[in-house]
Amino acid sequence: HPTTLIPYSERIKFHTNPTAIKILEIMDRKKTNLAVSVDVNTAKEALEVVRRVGASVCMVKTHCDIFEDFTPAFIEELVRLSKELDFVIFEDRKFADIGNTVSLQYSSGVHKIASWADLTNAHSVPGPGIIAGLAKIGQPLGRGLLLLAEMSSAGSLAVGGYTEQTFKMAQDAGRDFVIGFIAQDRVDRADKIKEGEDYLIMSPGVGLGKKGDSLGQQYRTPRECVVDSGADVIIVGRGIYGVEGGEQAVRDEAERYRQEGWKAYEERLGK
Ligand code: 6AU
Repeated sequence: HPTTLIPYSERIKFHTNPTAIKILEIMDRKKTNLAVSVDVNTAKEALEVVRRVGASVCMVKTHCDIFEDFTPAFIEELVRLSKELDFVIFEDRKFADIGNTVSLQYSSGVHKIASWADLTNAHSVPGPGIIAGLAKIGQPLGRGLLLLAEMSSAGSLAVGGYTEQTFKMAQDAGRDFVIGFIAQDRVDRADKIKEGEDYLIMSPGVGLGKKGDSLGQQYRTPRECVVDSGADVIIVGRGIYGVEGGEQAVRDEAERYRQEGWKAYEERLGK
């Protein structure tokens, strides 16, 4: 795929969305294509993980509805850390409703996601109205959206024609708000992209140890994702925050994944 042969820094010129540009700049500056998913029970623990891994990542991914102690103060601190440690915040909300509903879910409620998350994601199943509903809120704020074109879990229905139509939906929406995909492969097929079109492919289901969990998750190595499948960002959760051995072990594990991800990226570029 042509995009995978171009360095992150040189792909900035293909983007207009401020979040896409910021992600590519951070990846280049910090030499990291690692996103850490902090799926822990409390906001307090999440901040502890973020302080440990922040220097090694381009992105911190949250599921803010998991935290039993969610408060605006948590968001304030997360945003402060994102500036101090130089990363983008991705709320993995997986919106999946009609445009009107998702625009309310994105802007309002307890979480007010659009006010703090640089990036969020959505399923394509409702049709293009979901993009329009989210864009109405997020685009004026410079936020970005990823569509789920494929999933890492066993038996996923997001395959074949669904994946292709998801790509087409993003393409039809234009590239000011939809900046890429959650996928296991380059879904922006080389024969389908237009001149100057560039998408960020982010792949979850990454682990250097286990091959999966008991609930259908499936893991591949950073090299399999980045070299074999052309992913731009690798997303790691339990493989990092779940490592045994305390604070230093989590720091070291994040650094290990950063190095693996970056080495794979350099291999792909032919360095
Ligand atoms: O590394 P894990 O298995 O502990 O965590 C993977 C994280 C979780 C999932 O909600 C998320 O990645 N995820 C997603 C995303 C990012 O949208 C899609 C998918 O197909 N598989 C997946 O695991 O927070």
